[in-house]
Amino acid sequence: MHPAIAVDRALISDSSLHPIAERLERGERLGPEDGLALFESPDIVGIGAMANAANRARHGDRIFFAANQHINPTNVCTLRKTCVFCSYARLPKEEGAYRYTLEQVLEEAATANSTLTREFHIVGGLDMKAGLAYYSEMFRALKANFPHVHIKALTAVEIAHIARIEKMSVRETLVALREAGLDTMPGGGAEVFSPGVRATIADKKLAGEEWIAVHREAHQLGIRTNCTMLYGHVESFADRIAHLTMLRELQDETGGFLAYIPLAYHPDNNELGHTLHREGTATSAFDDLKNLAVGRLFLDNIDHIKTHWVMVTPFVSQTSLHFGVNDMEGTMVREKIYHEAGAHTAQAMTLDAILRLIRGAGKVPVERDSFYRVVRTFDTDPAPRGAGESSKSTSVAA
Ligand code: V47
Ligand code: SF4
Repeated sequence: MHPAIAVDRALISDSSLHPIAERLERGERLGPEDGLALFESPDIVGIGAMANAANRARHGDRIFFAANQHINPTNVCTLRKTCVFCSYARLPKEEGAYRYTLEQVLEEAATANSTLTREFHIVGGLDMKAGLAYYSEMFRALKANFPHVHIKALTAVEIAHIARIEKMSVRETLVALREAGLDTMPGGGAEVFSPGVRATIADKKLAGEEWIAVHREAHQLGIRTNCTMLYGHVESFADRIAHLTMLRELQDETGGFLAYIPLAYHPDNNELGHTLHREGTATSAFDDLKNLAVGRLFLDNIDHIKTHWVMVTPFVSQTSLHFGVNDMEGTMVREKIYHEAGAHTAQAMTLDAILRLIRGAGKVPVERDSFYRVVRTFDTDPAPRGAGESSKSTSVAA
């Protein structure tokens, strides 16, 4: 639950939001009708003010980021034809299909030794040839070569796929992968849980309840995870709220989610984008900020709301730091999934660029580890820095 917060009513112009402000001031949980009212309201300033107050009550002006590196070991995927929003997957014999060997994974990971990388974020397709042995060997080798790097790997959908091809239970699969080196799990594969939307955009994918069940199993084993929602395609506001409600209920039960990341749908180079005649048009900054702010207000039991600058642009991410967000996707290094889908942002961001964005919003940059423990806190810098200037850190805390 949020701590009770003071909302500056002068910033709210839509009177339908006043009952929501009152609930927040009393420290009460928002209901589904409040969530709908937030999505329906055009009062982005009022919504932002409430989300900002809720965020600052938890985190003050500190903004987290992590030095991470994305590795996508295979784009071969059995669901290539039915996840119509995906631009990344290929059939095994299709042009552009790839599956890294262990050597290639280690080669790609090697930059971790020359950078500050503390986390590998590893996700890929549902590849029949990438089972338990493939990932166990990969995680063991990564831990042997980069013992200081945390492994956040495999969505619930990939875990269920590995369990199926190995004829093991989800629990046995998670235990085996953890023994091999998996530390936490990312939040992908959730998309939108409502069966109608799933039938349209991801017909054969693990059902919403099954996605929740995999995360419940992980949380019960002590494996922390993230959660996501893919918005900006065919879903309604009611679908979004039903999705957020399922996430909130699991969090009430287990407390295992570390962060929520709303993912903005990118329509280029995928079937859904063609069908919707929307190629070249992505979500609007208005909707991006709204999704982040509503995530903060509705998910009152998830501590961290993360903005993914690759999807919404660094400038929208920067602005979102005043709309309820306390965490920015990190350095990344060679992001592939959204670039195939038309993201025009860079594939990586330097430490200086991240610091500049956070400081430019008047916030305090804090590098974190994968469990949101502080690695180092940077100074604020009221005067904007020029590109390439070095950054200075003022304190290093454990
Ligand atoms: O589940 C696929 C999305 C997700 C498209 O946990 C697309 O820290 C937009 O979940 N347009 C995987 N999105 C990535 C993911 C993630 C990303 C960053 C951080 C974390 C975390 C998790 O990517 C998929 C799907 O929802 N996706 N195709 C597309 N065309
Ligand atoms: Fe495969 Fe994931 Fe793409 Fe679906 S979204 S086709 S499961 S890689």
